[in-house]
Amino acid sequence: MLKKLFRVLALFALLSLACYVLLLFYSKSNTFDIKPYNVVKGNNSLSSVIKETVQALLEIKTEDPKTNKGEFQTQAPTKKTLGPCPDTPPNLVGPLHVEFDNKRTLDEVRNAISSHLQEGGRYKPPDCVARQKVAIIIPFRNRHEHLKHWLFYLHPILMRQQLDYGVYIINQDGEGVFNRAKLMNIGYVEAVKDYDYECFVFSDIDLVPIDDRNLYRCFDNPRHLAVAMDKFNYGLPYNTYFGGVSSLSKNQYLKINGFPNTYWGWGGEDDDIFNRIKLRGMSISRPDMVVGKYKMIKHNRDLHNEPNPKNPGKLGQTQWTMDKDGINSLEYTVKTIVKDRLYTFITVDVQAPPS
Ligand code: UD2
Ligand code: MN
Repeated sequence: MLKKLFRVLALFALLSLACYVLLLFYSKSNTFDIKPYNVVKGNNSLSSVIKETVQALLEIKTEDPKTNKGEFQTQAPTKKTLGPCPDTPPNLVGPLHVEFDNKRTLDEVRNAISSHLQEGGRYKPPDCVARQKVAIIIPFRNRHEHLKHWLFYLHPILMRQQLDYGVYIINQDGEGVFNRAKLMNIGYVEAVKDYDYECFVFSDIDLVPIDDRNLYRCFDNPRHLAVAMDKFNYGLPYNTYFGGVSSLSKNQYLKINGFPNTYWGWGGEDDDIFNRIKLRGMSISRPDMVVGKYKMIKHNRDLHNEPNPKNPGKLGQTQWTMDKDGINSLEYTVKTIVKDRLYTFITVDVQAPPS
């Protein structure tokens, strides 16, 4: 009889052990990660372990998915991976109506477009991964009226072109002689500190494209974009003209040692850049004369940016000067950096000779 009772007890103990092992196995293999201390504490009875385990399972299952508590919530939400943007942006409209009679305030421009932008005049297409990261670099001094028009027209165009871009206004401090090409070099250096840009568009502040199919990105060769300006009767002033708006990839820009720093005052620097490109064996890419149309905001010659009679003579020397005058010899100091929703405004001392 005692033997029988012992056998029943042994069977019961065996059954309990089997249940316990089963439960353990279940809790390990379950995707809900039950904390092990529930079962290894040792002083808990089997029934309390079972109770706690079931409770834990129930709690996890019934938790509100919106509250960020519990292991269930810490799993990352499934991220939608974006595909690359199409090669031809789908929302381009072609010819645009552009006029500069309307006096715009910066606040009006901000209200109209800044909700789509991030601090510093930065934008990324929301529904696809942009094909290029583009820094737009603008040499600047005392052209605030032009800046408003440029921002008003260009931001929507650049957004429709689905670029991952940032706008950098490089403002020459002081009253010394202006230096467009040196400001563009500074823009390059400052922009690459900010983000991993691979393409650089250099633009005058007073030029607005009147066709959004003129893509502000980089191509197999350095690109001249402003090929058909109203001021030149919608044609080129001469065949090797490279002024106004151009784009160079990082590689193309570094291959020519950037731009010259020594062209003070008006004229010549754009032709020196053209020479550099040719001397490094590259050619110029251009849009056609319909897509490449621009309007320039009419203006007088600025103070301290007179045509420099020394500049044309320097152009015969490019092949000897370009390796020592460029991005490798650039010297300047940054005075201030202001990040607005519409742009990054960098004021710099270019060590200009007095005018
Ligand atoms: C032509 C070229 C320009 C450049 C220049 C010679 C066109 C449309 N552009 O411009 O690319 O080769 O000749 O240097 O033909 N700027 C200021 N503040 C100043 C002076 C200049 O912001 O006080 C900037 C501004 O971005 C301006 C650019 O420099 O658009 C070129 O100067 P510009 O507009 O006076 O010269 P422009 O129209 O003859
Ligand atoms: Mn101009």
